[in-house]
Amino acid sequence: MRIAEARTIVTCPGRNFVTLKLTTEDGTTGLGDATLNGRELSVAAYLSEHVCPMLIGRDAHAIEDTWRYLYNGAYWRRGPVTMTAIAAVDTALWDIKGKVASLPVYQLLGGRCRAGVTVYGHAHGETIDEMLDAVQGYVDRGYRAVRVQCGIPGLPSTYGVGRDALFYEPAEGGRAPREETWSTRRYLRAIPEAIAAARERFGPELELLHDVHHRLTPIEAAQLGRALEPHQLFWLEDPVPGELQASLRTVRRHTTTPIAIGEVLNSIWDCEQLIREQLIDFIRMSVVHSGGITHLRRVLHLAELHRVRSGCHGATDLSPVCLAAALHLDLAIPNFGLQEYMRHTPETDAVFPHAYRFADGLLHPGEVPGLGVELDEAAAERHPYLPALLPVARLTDGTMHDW
Ligand code: EZ4
Ligand code: CO
Repeated sequence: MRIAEARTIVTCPGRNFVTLKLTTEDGTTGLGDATLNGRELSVAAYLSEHVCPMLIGRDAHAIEDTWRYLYNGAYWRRGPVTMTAIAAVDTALWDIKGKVASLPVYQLLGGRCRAGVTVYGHAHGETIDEMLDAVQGYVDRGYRAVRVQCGIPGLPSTYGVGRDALFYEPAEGGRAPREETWSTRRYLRAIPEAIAAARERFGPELELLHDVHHRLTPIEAAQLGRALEPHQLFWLEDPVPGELQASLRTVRRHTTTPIAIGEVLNSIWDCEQLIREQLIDFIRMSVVHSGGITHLRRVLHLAELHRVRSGCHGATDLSPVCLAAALHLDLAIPNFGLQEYMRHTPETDAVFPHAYRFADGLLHPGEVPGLGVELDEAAAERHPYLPALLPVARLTDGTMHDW
């Protein structure tokens, strides 16, 4: 079964998404998410200029061989643009294989290991009280796990505290990024109090998470992890930038707070030491930014050997196609941990009609053959691309910092 057509579709139903659509000779279609937040057109061009032409005529069933053709064959390896483009092709081929087999993708991956996929939502507020109200909103909706973020007194804006209760969206329109101010001292003073308040109000059962978003040095992260130990976080996310894998040894030496890292990592080589030395507890890599289902499954198998569990990234900039792919994988892997779930806007859900459903704190990918997501191209056309960028962060003296 040969690939007859390969097209990228860029649309902005509330935020930008890049989607690859493959069509086989017999008219079977497959979708792959190719969205790289704030750098969307680089992946769209990588696909349409370099990858799509070489897919025409290839065997749509040869998923592993196509993966190697695009990774080993390109000579230039790894990196977010390349791995996102490969992910789009890989995801679309799994979608096609599922449709041809008349099976949901999770069945092709070995079948169900659990009843559903436990997800966490994002609660945030400028003040601790607003944050606690937001957590209550998630508890009322049935969530069993909630990420908590709140404003830092003295800072005009804070990562994770956004405009809408359910659709937190850090990217903003414009040609240059918005600039935020960061103070580690103020942050370290404020956050333990906020998390203590959440634990006290919601009791021991609710799983609480917090995202540091790469802002601390290893020894600062160790201090924070230790300060949070009494509050029993499910995980502390990205306490340090993850590219220096050995730096997690310092964090580990000082705290038993579980650590999750990986949303900006792209290949097994970016996390191999983190996993092999058990320097993290959860690996956060996503289908879309990590070479697709084929490669993320390889990462998760390595992680399983070392008792590291999954915690797939699932922010709004990962399209419903990526979320569905993650859910099929989450259902079928032995070492599932938790899935992030930031709801998409109604406009996004209308452009990407999908079979996955939320109930009682779990997401279910559904039983539709393939991934169970379609792309309404007429609706997509009504939302043309709008340039948008993630913010940058500076310290109070103007020094550029990690955002
Ligand atoms: O900032 O996906 O855990 N979630 C996150 C996200 C990221 C965005 C970046 O594109 O850290 O909110
Ligand atoms: Co994060």
